[in-house]
Amino acid sequence: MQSASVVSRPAAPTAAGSADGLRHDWTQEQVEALFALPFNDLLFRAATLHRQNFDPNRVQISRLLSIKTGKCPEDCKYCPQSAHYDTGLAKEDLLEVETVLEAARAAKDSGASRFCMGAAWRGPGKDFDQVLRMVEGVKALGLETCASLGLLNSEQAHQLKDAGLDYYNHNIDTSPEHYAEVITTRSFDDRLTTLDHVREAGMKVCCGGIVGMGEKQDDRARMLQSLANMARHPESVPINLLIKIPGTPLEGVEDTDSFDFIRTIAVARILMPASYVRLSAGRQAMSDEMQALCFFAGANSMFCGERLLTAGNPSPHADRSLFGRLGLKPEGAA
Ligand code: SAM
Ligand code: DTB
Ligand code: SF4
Repeated sequence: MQSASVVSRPAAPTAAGSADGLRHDWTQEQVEALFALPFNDLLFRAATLHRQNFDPNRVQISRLLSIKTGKCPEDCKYCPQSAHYDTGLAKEDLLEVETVLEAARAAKDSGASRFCMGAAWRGPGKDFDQVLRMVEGVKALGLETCASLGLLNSEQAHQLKDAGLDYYNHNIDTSPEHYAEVITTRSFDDRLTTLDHVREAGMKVCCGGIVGMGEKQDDRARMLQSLANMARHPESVPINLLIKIPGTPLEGVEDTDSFDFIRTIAVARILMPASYVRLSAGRQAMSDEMQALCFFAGANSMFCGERLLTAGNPSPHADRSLFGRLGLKPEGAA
């Protein structure tokens, strides 16, 4: 068996490619050079790769639910749920299994193919069995299952896999260099260790980050390089635009240039051509035209529903209208 420590650490550079036919040997300079391309050249390259790997008019739809809200001991400077900041959030204990299953049924009826459960935890604690029963129940409804529960040890990863968890979401969030500016209660390396456990237990990885936290373009390049040089690319790569939450240390950070966000999507598509790239949090602050350019640049997954975990998301009506105007269809729909 492959040792856990080589699963999500950068693969050794290979001149002649790799077993999966994808590159895992991007240098920082190469990724920065992609960011520096003229916008039209970058989007053309990304869109070309997108079409070679996916139907460009299909978008995978996930639905999120916060199964445990607020009072998180971690100090992530972007997060409304950290106990370190006063964001005025209504806190909730772990939801009952039946409440979660009701939400999952509604998500399925509204066209979602994956149901993602997020918990404001450093990692699972005493209520973990209840979460395992949620995973079993959601899986039994015929939905793909995803969970985002913070740091895991190897045993917890295996228990989730055995309960029927398909994907584990665990973001690296930013570059290794910028990480300590954003989070001090855990390290970039702690995240990689959890990702190793997730891979080793046989689950798919959902791993991405946030744009707009005061990082430089080079940090975005280093974040995407870190994802692409993992021994296996994450199957799902969420790219979040920071939602500026009043009360968090990042509430007043400077706006991100829309084109730089779209460039980040395009570079993610080029580095990880066979992965789903998710246009994740932050769509409420985007124009329809900006979202359309993100889809053109290679985004092919998104969250639908009025709410993400605690923050807002465009209404289902607005998303249906956007899909209609762009001729997009949810993946799996007729
Ligand atoms: N506590 C778990 C963890 O940190 O992995 C799971 C939930 S946490 C809210 C999941 C992800 O949501 C974070 O890694 C971050 O990328 C994203 N996120 C949280 N707050 C955000 C915000 N204000 N804007 C954009 N993305 C955000
Ligand atoms: C991810 O990358 N984005 C989602 C999901 N993974 C768990 C969460 C976005 C959260 C946005 C802030 C909120 O709703 O509280
Ligand atoms: Fe907690 Fe996750 Fe929010 Fe960090 S991002 S404060 S770990 S809920």
